[in-house]
Amino acid sequence: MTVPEDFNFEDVVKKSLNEALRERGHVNILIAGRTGVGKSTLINAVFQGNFATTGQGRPVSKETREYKKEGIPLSIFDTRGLEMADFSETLGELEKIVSERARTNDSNQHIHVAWVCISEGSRRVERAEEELVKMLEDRNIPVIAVITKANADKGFRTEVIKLLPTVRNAVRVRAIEEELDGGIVLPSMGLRDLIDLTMQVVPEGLKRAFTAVQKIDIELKKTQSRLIVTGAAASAAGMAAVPIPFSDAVAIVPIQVGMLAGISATFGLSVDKSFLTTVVGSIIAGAGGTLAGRAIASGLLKLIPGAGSVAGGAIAAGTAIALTTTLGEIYIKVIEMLFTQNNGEQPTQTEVADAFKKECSQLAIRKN
Ligand SMILES: Nc1nc2c(ncn2[C@@H]2O[C@H](COP(=O)(O)OP(=O)(O)O)[C@@H](O)[C@H]2O)c(=O)[nH]1
Ligand SMILES: [Mg+2]
Repeated sequence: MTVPEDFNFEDVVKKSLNEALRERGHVNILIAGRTGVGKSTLINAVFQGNFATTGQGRPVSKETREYKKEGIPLSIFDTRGLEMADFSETLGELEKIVSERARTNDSNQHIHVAWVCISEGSRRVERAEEELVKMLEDRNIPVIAVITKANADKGFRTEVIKLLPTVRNAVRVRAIEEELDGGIVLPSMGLRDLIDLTMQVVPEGLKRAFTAVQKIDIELKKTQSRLIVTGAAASAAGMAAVPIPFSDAVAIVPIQVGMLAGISATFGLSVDKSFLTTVVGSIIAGAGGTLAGRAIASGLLKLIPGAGSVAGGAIAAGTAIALTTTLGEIYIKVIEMLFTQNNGEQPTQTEVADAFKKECSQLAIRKN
């Protein structure tokens, strides 16, 4: 049993990784509102990585800063100063940024959605907000009005929609829990609605990036990842129309590695080559000892330096598909659990590898 000479495991990992990251893209969100309405608090409540507390961001105009973080496919453009007398200057600068970005062919550069934040307690929509919303909608940027620090609507949401008729929706949000006099605690609210509504207006090609960067809706990460598993299983089916000899199972390896890379990227793990190699390695270590495990690892096994040889035989097309699906489902289950435990923040690479290995070995025991 030999591996084709031109097959290089490192190359497969590298290609899978690049493709997963390219397919995921980079999402740009504009968050605007008067100083103190709760933009930074909202950003930290909704997105991975404590964006708004880490550093000052990069100034892109007098009142707008861009926040981004290595390994997270998100830029937040935080525009303040709408309360100022010269807000039209702020709007003019913002318009320039938006238009320049819209002109590039690279959709990863465009501003994809805007959240215009208005605090519920203010009970007012100012001209600055009206003009901002109009400017954005004129440039085809979907706007969601976010009514912040919500605790008593009193008809304000209806008022907001009336005064800002082009917004896609208006969501009442309480980004952090609020303790009232007497010890009653109001829990956070509206965040999931905000994510769902935003997901609906984010361009098709960037839904994966948005799914990855938000930490509120883990179910969404799961649903999007399952699409990747279905796609990988279909590719495996195409590959394995006839029973494939064990040695040819190598053909399925890039599909499976690509699937694991895609799921990692969709959940918002900071993936790199060593991580992906470790994750693939953990399957072999966990399940490689049993028949089911061997079949899952059949393609992968021999390619890991020092992993040794596998027994002979052939795997059927249907088996290849089933195993690809199983592998994907196990991986999703494991990282879903870790993200949930971690309140939506990324688990470490070691945590993922260890839990995946454990889950694979339990599968092996069940199959015995
Ligand atoms: N009660 C309550 N306070 C909030 C909420 N969101 C923000 N705040 C508070 O409002 C203040 C200003 O928030 P910040 O996020 O810095 O506003 P920014 O200037 O728009 O970035 C801070 O003291 C926050 O703790 C909320 O949903 N409920
Ligand atoms: Mg702020």
